[in-house]
Amino acid sequence: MYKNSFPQGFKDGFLWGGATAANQLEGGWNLDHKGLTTAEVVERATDRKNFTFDKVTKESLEKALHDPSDTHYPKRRGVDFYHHYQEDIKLMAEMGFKAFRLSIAWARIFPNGDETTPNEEGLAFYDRVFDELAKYNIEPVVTLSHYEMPLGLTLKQNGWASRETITDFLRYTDVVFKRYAHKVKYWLTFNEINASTFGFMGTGALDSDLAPQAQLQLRYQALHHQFIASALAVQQGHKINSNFKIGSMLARMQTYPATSKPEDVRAAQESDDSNLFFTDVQVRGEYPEFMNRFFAENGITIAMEPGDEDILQAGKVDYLSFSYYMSTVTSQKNAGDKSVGNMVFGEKNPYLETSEWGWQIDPVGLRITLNTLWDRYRVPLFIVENGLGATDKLTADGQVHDQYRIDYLKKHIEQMKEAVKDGVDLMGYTMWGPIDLISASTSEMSKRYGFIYVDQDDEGHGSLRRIKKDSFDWYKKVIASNGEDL
Ligand code: BGP
Repeated sequence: MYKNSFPQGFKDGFLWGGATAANQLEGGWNLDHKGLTTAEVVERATDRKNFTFDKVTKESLEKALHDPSDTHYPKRRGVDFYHHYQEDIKLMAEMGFKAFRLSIAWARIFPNGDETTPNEEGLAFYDRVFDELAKYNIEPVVTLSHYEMPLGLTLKQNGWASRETITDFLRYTDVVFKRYAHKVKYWLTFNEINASTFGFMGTGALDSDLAPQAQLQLRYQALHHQFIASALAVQQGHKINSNFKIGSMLARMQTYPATSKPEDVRAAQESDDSNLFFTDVQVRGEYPEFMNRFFAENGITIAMEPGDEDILQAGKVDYLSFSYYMSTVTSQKNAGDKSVGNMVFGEKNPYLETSEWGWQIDPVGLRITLNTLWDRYRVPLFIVENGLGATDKLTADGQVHDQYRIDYLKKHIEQMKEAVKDGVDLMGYTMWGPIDLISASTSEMSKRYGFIYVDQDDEGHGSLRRIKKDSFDWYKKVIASNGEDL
């Protein structure tokens, strides 16, 4: 629409804050009748750049089930938010947070996943957390499933590989939507929905024994079940409270062509489409045509029930949220090498620096991504993860001087502002891990993102003391000025 003006900065009420996930943050994995989750059987990586969650096999699961330790399985201990939530929320309030993204651990509410009555102690914990946030006018943004589900559903029906899991999920969402109907307005269904094609941590399904084609078949079918569950949850939530805003969540990776050779440009387009397919379904309410070709050429058949297409249409999300850490490069020779979530890095971009973990840092890519997503979908966008994982060191003065983190965030926020000026409708920004927590990909403690340092090492030793880093006061200033003072 033509106007003789354009936005000069972030809108009033912009949701500044931070984002976390239950299994990386909470600890208290076996307290108050909580069940074991899929995330809590994932071992720590032996090599820093290895991803832990694709390694779950029948044998490793068997071992994990009988091992009560949280040394091998750091997501069982998190950073003990379960007992520190008041202190942690107070620190977030001191920075001026307007929003705090967290996830509910499904297995706190339904320990095995298939019970008919929820676990009151689990529900009461999140009541305490939401009430604490309300004290400081911090808006919760709640992910319903962040890389985890009750392990009972894996053991019983192989997680999302089974259509039954849709019913179990909707029983859980019905309970939490009703219980927190007046405490939570912003919801997300599945964290990084595109990670489902990566395997266990997305699908909760064991599939490492399968041949590659059968594995693909299982993952896309599991994903279909999640799409249906998400679309039904959107409808269910809106019935419970028409003010709810329920969004999708994508691990967004901007893909560049390695050269201007048309074949490379096409490879990048194809890679980008394979990233956007997931939000095509959740925002537009239908599978895009290019996936028909992909499914046919890969021998994948999605078993749909009558009515599934209508469910997808009727369950379109209210907004699109995404994580953004880096961009990637592809070319004709790597055309089949698709990025899945944050997991495949493609080729080296000579113009970009990388993090210690090889993630290619690209603030301008965030502006490109915001414009791409806005142009494709025309729904409000919400950046619900962004940040720099680094090995922060406590110096002799007991401080953490993390100027590198300030630089990273500052450059990304500058580009966000450019996108807002371009006309993108951006709701908020919750950077990843405002308080140090366990890494999703490596299960390390020493990959840190926070403004608040947590005294704990990879083996779980430490006082758990919270220490403000230099970036703490910087972010406070950013929020106080609504992103003007960077
Ligand atoms: C995203 C996940 C988060 C998170 C973040 C950083 O993919 O949604 O759970 O942890 O990436 O990744 P990592 O912890 O592996 O550095």
